[in-house]
Amino acid sequence: MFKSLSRNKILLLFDVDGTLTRPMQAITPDIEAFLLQRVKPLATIGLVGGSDFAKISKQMGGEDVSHKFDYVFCENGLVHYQKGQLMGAQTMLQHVGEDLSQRFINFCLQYMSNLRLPAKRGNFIEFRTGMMNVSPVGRSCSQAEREDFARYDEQHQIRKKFVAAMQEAFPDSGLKFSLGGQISIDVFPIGWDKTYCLNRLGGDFEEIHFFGDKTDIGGNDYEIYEDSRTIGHKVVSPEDTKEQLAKFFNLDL
Ligand code: M1P
Repeated sequence: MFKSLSRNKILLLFDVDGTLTRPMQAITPDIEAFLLQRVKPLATIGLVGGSDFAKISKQMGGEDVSHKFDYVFCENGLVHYQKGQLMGAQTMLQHVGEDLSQRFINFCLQYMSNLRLPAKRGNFIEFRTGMMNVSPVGRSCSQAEREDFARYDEQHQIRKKFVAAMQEAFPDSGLKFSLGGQISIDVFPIGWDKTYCLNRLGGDFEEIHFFGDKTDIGGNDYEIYEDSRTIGHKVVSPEDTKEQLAKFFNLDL
């Protein structure tokens, strides 16, 4: 239950896919208006997504997302905006080096070459600033192919088995392998999960709440949801996030 705190003492951090939007879809006007008009006056608000700024801003209605939200943490916080300003970025490549990076990419390409799936398209490994994103179907699949893969993966555990193979092949690499959204695996140095963003907060918050849907072990919200610095809220959809917020702040819907 909400104890009355001024807006600069309470921070609400939101995952994007499955929490504020349907996977890969844009935020609805209803959820956006609720957040910006009714919740933002009561609390500092931030986004923390595994995706890069281009994808997050597309889903959140354009690049002015960095002004609408007090914080926007992309790639788990490796790239971050505070009140519209880009605050600097670290790169995974500098951290892990070319040798490990190439050994890992070669392993993934070889592993994926042995998979038979309903469809395979392009962009199987996306090299981002703070992580690699590995997708057996390929990130350039269509929405229908994405959904087909998600169903097939649920049935055949393609990504879970791939993660187990990564763990076996790279046990002491310092890399973490985490299920992304529907079609991919996020790979980043240990500690560069969503808790990374907590070290980059400028404010002096008494309470930090995190809302996410992939909060089970292996999901990319797990670590921040369980972190002792946050109060975790598990949600199942954007509508559920809205209802939980309304209850929390005692707002009429
Ligand atoms: O929900 C966040 C995830 O969104 C995408 O996942 P997918 O394409 O698998 O649905 C990716 O951008 C992933 O990196 C990110 O964690």
